[in-house]
Amino acid sequence: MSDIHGEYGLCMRLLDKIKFCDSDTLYVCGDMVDKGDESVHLLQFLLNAPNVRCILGNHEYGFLAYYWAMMKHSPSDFDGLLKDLRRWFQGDGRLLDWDTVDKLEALPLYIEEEQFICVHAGLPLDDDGRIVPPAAARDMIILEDRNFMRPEVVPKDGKCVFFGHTPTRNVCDEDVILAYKRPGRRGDCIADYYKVHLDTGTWLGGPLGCFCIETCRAHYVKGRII
Ligand SMILES: [Mn+2]
Repeated sequence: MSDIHGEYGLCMRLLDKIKFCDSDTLYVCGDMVDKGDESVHLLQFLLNAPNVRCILGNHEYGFLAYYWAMMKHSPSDFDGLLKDLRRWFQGDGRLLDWDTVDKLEALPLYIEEEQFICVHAGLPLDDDGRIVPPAAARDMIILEDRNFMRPEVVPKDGKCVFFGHTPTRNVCDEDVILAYKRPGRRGDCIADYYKVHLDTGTWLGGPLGCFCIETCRAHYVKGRII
């Protein structure tokens, strides 16, 4: 999943729908927070579940940058600082605690597994059209890239890349997960795909979707009426 943006209820409905259980692993490609009203509730669920692995999106990064800036000003007034941080989140900011801040701060910018890589916005390609390994990519590219989402940007080889950040309606006029298949492949295993664009514009009223790595099928729940 990606870009849940504070929609705790939709996330729970989607997990119910796919019968998410203890033996599954959920990967979340960032932007869990902001825009929706239940950012902190959602974070507290995702960051405490043993089988959920999250990475930073630009929205979590923006919050952390604010936190780090505040720490420079008043590094010892922790009660005052927490009060201030709670105002960052609309809706349920009052639920924010230090444990959640610490867990957010510990999140990685990417996850690399044997068959796939999770980033928030994208990865650069080198001159040969191959993916630059996430460890060698600049942080702000991973968080804010606007090139990787383009349908014509397809890495030559390498692992499948999961990403979000920009709603897919910007490239296909529809709120669907876009899985880009390698030529001549059947599409029933994750190695058959170059990249999977996960952001279905949930905060704009689109559905919330997820992509099952084992079946290579997408599942959705309808978005909030806005
Ligand atoms: Mn984003």
